[in-house]
Amino acid sequence: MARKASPAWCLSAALLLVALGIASAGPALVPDSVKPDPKGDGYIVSFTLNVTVAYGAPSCFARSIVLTSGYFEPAIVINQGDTLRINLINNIPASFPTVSDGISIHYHGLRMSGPAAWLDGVSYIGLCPVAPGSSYQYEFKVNDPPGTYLWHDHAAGFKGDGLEGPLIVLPPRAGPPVLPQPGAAPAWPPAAQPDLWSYDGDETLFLGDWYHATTSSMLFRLNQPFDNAKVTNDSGAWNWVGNPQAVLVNGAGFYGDCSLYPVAGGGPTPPACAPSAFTVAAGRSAQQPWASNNNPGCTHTQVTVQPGKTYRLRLVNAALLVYMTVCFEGHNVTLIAADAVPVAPVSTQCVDVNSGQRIDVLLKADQPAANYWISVVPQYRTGAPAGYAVLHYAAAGVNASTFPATTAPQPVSITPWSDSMNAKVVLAPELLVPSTDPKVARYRRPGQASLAPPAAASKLVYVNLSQPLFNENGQLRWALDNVAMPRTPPCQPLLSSLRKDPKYLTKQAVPASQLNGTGVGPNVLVGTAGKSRTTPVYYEGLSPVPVYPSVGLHIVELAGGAVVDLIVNNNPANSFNGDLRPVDGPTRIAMEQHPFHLHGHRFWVLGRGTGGNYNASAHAAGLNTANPSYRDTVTIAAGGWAYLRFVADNPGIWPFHCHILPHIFMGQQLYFVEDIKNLAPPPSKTPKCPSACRYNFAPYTKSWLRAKYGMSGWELPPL
Ligand SMILES: *[C@@H]1O[C@H](CO)[C@@H](O)[C@H](O)[C@H]1NC(C)=O
Ligand SMILES: *[C@@H]1O[C@H](CO)[C@@H](O)[C@H](O)[C@H]1NC(C)=O
Ligand SMILES: *[C@@H]1O[C@H](CO)[C@@H](O)[C@H](O)[C@H]1NC(C)=O
Ligand SMILES: *[C@@H]1O[C@H](CO)[C@@H](O)[C@H](O)[C@H]1NC(C)=O
Ligand SMILES: *[C@@H]1O[C@H](CO)[C@@H](O)[C@H](O)[C@H]1NC(C)=O
Ligand SMILES: *[C@@H]1O[C@H](CO)[C@@H](O)[C@H](O)[C@H]1NC(C)=O
Ligand SMILES: *[C@@H]1O[C@H](CO)[C@@H](O)[C@H](O)[C@H]1NC(C)=O
Ligand SMILES: [Cu+2]
Repeated sequence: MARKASPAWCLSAALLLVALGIASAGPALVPDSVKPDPKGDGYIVSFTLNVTVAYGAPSCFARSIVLTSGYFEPAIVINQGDTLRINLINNIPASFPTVSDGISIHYHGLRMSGPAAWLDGVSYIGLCPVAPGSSYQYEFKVNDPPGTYLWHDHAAGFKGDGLEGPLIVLPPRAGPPVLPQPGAAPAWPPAAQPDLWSYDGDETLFLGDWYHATTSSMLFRLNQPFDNAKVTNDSGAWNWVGNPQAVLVNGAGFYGDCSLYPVAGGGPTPPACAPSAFTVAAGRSAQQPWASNNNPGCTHTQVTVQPGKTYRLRLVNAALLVYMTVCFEGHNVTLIAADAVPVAPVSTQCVDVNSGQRIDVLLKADQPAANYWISVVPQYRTGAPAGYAVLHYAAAGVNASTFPATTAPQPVSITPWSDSMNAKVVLAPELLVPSTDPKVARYRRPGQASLAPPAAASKLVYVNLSQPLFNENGQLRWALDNVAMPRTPPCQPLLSSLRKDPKYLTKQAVPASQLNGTGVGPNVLVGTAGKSRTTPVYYEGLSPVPVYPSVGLHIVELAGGAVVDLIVNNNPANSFNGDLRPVDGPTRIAMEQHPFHLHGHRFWVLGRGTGGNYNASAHAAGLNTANPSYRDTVTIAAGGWAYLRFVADNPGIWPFHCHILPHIFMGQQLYFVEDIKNLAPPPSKTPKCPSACRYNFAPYTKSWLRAKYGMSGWELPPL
């Protein structure tokens, strides 16, 4: 099945490229209905997300993909002030291999305050996941600032198979909507009041890295022993997901884009453009190539512009893994917003956007009419392929079916943003002074006169990242302060458990006396568990950092109104608080950047650095407390640190986690448990919880996989 990349093969792929089509931007879901809200002055906008599995080839290679109401990664578009109603139907077959108990939608970047805290979509926090064959209706009001967000599955892995898309909040409606006749589709996207900037066109570039194996078939192997001494025939061996096979822009791309690299003459290492070696059920690959109107596949996205006009481009990095730099050939763009918060304008040709981040830019089509490359280049992953879209001027003599005549920009020639460029991304000055202009005011919450940070913090949380190797079973994990955190069982939402018993978590806290030995057990949670199984709880700041790497719920309690300073140090994987026992097994020296995302909040990025830990005497004076960027996802540099500040003004349980999916799966998260006594009551209806659910740290042995999915006909890791 696997096909080895060779220069000759890549050359033929290059010729093939010319024959491949160009598609315009991705679809936006049309709501089922738009109705006046009987309880308020807004409108209830209802969408159906009918989630199915199909064979598809977004990169030109056929595999199982997840579709939403027949579309691949469609956008959800609403106006600020709307009530969003999402009818989620899980039609993924129960036989489809997965590390999850169902699906659950997270609205990335939205605050989800009040009763919406239950609907944030991380399975087992507010709700159980929606099991195959069942459905659930989310409903909450969107008062968040207009801007660019994303929606995605947050149960385990389906985001990587396509269960995600842009979530665009437009300014409030320009007037009452034209309500559709019964049975007719509403006009969409809706008209909106003017924003802070004026532009003639609005396009989203939804960026994803794409693998030729399904996400769960890759995640299973992350739980198999990393330590060779622990590998048996049945355990299988740890296997990193590796570089993606393609980069998609609005669901379109081509895995043969590696041919755009200059292989001859000492260019960069060409990425592997061959399909991966994962098992595909016999007969399935015969359906390649695959294409339909919903997902053209084998194409490159085209952004068409009229000469002289200005466009807002919304860049969304929805990658499983890679940090991306997006460059606009022949053009400089102006940054206008980062994670949906307006920033001071900065002109640049290339824009850095890490997984989970969004950057909005303005592009003026003021260059000679032609076709230009929009290149999407992965950073920090040597050999990962780039992705390409085309900026097409609609003008006489510019052929819409051809690629630019120039050589596509090469990854090695593009460096990530420097510290000084990152430091230019600061809050827009309008947001720092009081204003009654609705264009400005809608970017603040009621009572917020300025978006500048509070002057001082009342609580300091200090976490070190590490990558422990567990002696017990040879599993490799990512940890915060030596605790790697799985998804719970017990199979019930943590918020419900805490509401019923405020001491629910405290009762399971690991006593301080057990943190300096092997007495913590079981360090390695295995198998499935029912509703009564408890999980060790580690309290940041209350318990000392465990000396031995540990597995459990990692909790930071926050009192309502606390101003929290969160300092994250990112050192070599097995330094300081990794496994402090004598090294048993291979040495890990991984050191890499991590995009950390906080739910339920934005944080001010007061400072970031490289070259070691945060050191107050060296760095405190350089922190920006005047106009720092105010975001929900930040890059913690390899070997560096980030200094974040946020206000605990949103009762609920809010994860802080790396947005690299394999890393969160390996434990790189903690939960802020915030002001629970002021938590809103739960929704009246909730998805039914499973009677037994799986720890995502469970060992996925070959015999287990074979017994459960071997006859299912879907892709599996080598058994
Ligand atoms: C969901 O999609 C499947 C496959 O297209 C279809 O058979 C089913 O009727 C749809 N369900 C709903 C409720 O639209
Ligand atoms: C492991 O698999 C190899 C190759 O199939 C076989 O030769 C060996 O006997 C197996 N070992 C055990 C303990 O089953
Ligand atoms: C983009 O900005 C750079 C740096 O300021 C400048 O040298 C270049 O000429 C600009 N390009 C265009 C097309 O305006
Ligand atoms: C545009 O390019 C396509 C593909 O190369 C070609 O078939 C077509 O003839 C071109 N059209 C014009 C008007 O040159
Ligand atoms: C994090 O690491 C630094 C440097 O080794 C150490 O001083 C600090 O105590 C660690 N923090 C925690 C919470 O372990
Ligand atoms: C843990 O116990 C060992 C052996 O008693 C002792 O040497 C060490 O100092 C202890 N470490 C901590 C952090 O308490
Ligand atoms: C912290 O910074 C101060 C001032 O630059 C320096 O003297 C000190 O050695 C640094 N500490 C560490 C642990 O690097
Ligand atoms: Cu990470």
